[in-house]
Amino acid sequence: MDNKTPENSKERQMIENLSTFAVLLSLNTLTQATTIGPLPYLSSLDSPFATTDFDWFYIEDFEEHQLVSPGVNADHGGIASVLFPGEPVGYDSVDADDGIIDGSGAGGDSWYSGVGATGVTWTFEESVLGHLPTHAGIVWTDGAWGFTVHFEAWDAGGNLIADISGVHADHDNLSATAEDRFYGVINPGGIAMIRLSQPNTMIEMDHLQYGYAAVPAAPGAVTGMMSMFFMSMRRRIRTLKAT
Ligand SMILES: [Ca+2]
Ligand SMILES: [Ca+2]
Ligand SMILES: [Ca+2]
Repeated sequence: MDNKTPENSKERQMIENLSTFAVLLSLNTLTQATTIGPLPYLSSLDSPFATTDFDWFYIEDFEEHQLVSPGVNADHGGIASVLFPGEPVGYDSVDADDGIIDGSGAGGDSWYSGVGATGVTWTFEESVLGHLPTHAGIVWTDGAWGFTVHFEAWDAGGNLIADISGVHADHDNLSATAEDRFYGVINPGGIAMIRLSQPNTMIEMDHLQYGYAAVPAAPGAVTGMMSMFFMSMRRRIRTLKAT
């Protein structure tokens, strides 16, 4: 008597359907980090974030000779022009920051650290920004030839969410820009820290950039799943009525 225990069967089926819906909804909101780079970068137009619709977004180019972008701090290094005043031939800025894309960033400014192996860790302050950034990146602009550049990122739980590398340094430290590369990460759950490092050398970087783009569950996906769920429920009810 299959239809002799309809209530139990119906309740069980409804619970199973609800569980399925909850799993589908969970999968829809589950997100993973995406790493980007290394990518050639001569100006902010080369940023892979340039077309993203952000709630807020900052690019720190160090051209005010201080760190002015809010809610971020570095554990090592400093502004190149402050550490080495009067030596612009050595500054490795992003190319366009000196007003012209000409293969040199010498007229711009950058962030320098003498210990590339330790690198520079940039920590984002949620209390200042309101949210941790969902997008973050930085442009490596100088270091020794032949040594691998590393980019890492962590979420608020301390989980490593990005670990990428590249070998692209040229043979000198004279502000050339063909070697410059962007490294970044997108993590809808938030990015707490990024680090750029390179062993056996100094390291220089520019165009620290970070932004927040709210990532609600895709309306089409949710609507589709809800429709599937309710269609399934309607079929189940019709089946029960027919039995
Ligand atoms: Ca610069
Ligand atoms: Ca230039
Ligand atoms: Ca360079």
